[in-house]
Amino acid sequence: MSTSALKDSVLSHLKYSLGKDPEHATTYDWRVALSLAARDRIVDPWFESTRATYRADAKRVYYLSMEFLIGRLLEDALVNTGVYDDAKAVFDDLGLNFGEILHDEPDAALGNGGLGRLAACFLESLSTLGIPAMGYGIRYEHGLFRQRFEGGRQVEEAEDWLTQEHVWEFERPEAAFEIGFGGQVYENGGRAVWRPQEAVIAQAFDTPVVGWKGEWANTLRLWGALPKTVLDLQRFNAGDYAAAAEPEALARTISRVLYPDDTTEEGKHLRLKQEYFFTAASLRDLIRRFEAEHDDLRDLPKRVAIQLNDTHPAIAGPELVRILHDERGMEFETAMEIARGCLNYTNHTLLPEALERWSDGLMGYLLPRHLQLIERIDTAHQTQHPGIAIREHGEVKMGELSFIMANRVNGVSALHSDLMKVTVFKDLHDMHPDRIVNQTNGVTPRRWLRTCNPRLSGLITDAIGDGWIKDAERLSELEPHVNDAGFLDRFVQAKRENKVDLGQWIAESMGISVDPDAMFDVQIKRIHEYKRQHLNILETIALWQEMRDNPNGDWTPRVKIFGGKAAPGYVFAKEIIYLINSVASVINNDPVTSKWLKVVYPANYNVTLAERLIPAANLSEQISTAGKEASGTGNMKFALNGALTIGTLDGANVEIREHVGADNFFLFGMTAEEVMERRTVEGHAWDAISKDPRLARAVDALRNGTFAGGDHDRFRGIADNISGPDYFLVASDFSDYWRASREVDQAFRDTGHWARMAALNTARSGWFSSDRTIRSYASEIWDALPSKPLRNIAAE
Ligand code: OX2
Repeated sequence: MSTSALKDSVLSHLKYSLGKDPEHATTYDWRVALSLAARDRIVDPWFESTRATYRADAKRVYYLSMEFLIGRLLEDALVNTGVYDDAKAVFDDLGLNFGEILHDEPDAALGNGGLGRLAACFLESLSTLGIPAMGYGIRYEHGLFRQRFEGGRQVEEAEDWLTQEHVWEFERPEAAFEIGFGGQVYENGGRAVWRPQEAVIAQAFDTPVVGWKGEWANTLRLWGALPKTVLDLQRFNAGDYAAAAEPEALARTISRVLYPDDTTEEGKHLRLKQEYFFTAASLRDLIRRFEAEHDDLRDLPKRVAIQLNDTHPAIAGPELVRILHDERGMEFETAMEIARGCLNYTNHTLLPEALERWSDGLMGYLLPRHLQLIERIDTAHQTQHPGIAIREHGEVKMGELSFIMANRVNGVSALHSDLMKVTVFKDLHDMHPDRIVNQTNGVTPRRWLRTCNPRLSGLITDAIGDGWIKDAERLSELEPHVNDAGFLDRFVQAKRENKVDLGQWIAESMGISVDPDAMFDVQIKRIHEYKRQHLNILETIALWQEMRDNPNGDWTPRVKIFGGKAAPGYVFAKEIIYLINSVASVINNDPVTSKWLKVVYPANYNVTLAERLIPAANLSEQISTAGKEASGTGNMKFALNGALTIGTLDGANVEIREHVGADNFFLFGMTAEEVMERRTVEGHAWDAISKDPRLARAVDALRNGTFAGGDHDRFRGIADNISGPDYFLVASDFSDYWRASREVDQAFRDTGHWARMAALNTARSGWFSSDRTIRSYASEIWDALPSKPLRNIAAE
């Protein structure tokens, strides 16, 4: 496509789609016009992908997920369809600021963190690999809450990404299903019939997801909830206007908010409704698609692979059995076999509080037939494999249900998959030893290197060509270049320019000045005790105290950058946020240490902010208590962008270290086994504190009001936790973390050596591409084949 054709398309959309003439167009208008022009280029390959799938009668992959953290879509679409440079030229020519137009797009925050972002990376990789697939989820009116700080404390606000038109989606009024809740189960001629008491309509909204070079595009289908009847006219005519609008309000509630929590649940009733709502709609949709081409549902497992992203869509098991058995009259056993042939389950956490359980009461009230079927599934399984129950203490355990209904169950890193076998799923694993497989997570190199870090990706492409974008393992071709001083200089330069950009943004948006030659040390992720942001801030406090003791010391300058949201109901996590902000305001205003140490915590961490921070990072903090972080995916993005990791042997850190080499990774802390042992030592925290005066003094600073304007109580809760129960072993890992941090300081001063280590991280991280992960799911779990690439629209 020529630049002038793209320009014509943008101007035409501005005129005919937005009804604006260029003189009066706002940034919003231009952004929408460009997005529509970009979308036009995706539609043809999208149609062709669908046609090719039908022609080949190919097996389809359905990825069911409560979360798709897609972020902004425009830049990605321009890069993947090969028109980014043309688009920039068009806007330069028009005298408009291209960066401003790209930044005008709202960040679609339809997820909490890693689980949701993984789903988004997977969809992009499925398209890049040309595997016929569809993502199914919920079209939340409000994504995850927007975070603000008020006096250092987190304040949540509703996210309103949909107040502007979402230009990427196509509304599908014809793709709608009625989804029922509650009611009774009757018997009719030996068959169970469920008569729900209420029903809402699930309506589809489709967003095409285009792969690299626009060769293939799959669909993200999100369900919105609509009322069956918009208005209760009888009540309206009787003058009761509020009650008349009730059906609409109730229905819409289902797709209104994303639960701001990825480890505990709230609003149980509504949450279970959401889960059933999107799962049931998705199953009906895929069965309808299957039946349009095939007439025997027994062939479903040959044509359909369904991946359950965590237990959130676990009701898919009983629902599929219900459709096949109750509605289609199949034998229960046959229905079970078909369901099990299609379903697979990914587990993302071992934290007991995050494993979903629903009370029999709630399940029976909202989904009475499903509860009966779960009982039957439970009994059938126990007959063959006595000793493990899906239902226990009046609750349905969704992890067990998912495991039993799945053909394959997978963890998300080697360590996590191994731990699954000996902890949460030990008994089930002993009964079904072939069911658990590992699929180590990955991230798409298109968004997480090519698009977010144009300087580094340009340098890589100059050195080895652009084959790495599609085949990230070819980044290894960079290895010989790490011994080339010229290459390393340019590598360092690219990082430095990214840091200058970030520094400017920090100065403008937060009023804090940072030195671009200082080490940018970054911890960005949800705030959680197991992720141990409090370990990081304690080390910051101890470092600051030492700097003050020795103001003539030769300190390595650091900017400690934090980012992340806490679940609104998670009090301790919110205290950690308050502490970080309070420490920041003391340290950033200390003239004695200000040339060496700054603490920066921009609010509202999201995908867009990650894209800004990761390319500018020197050090990646991956410091969870070993055994608690299932995988991590931020850790992979940092390594890919040439940041070194300081980390524990947890989740995918283990594999990152193996790939980049132990010399290029700063390891500290107890192993998962040592963690379990240490917990049994009575007074472990107190013991650690009494052996490390630095730690004792840092903890003391939490109690003596240093960061609380003299208030001794403000951070007492955190101090008491660290020196008391300390379940996550902050105190016990502190000394080794301090040691490793000082090693980092030393290493950073040898700039040539640091650059070499950083470049080796990039060169050796190609394995962490989500293309590798998806290929592995396709061969080991789905038995799905990539279809032939259609055409390279980027070359047209
Ligand atoms: C996250 C895990 O905490 C993280 O370790 C992992 O990398 C990510 O999922 C993707 O697999 N909610 N989010 C997660 O687990 C749950 C539950």
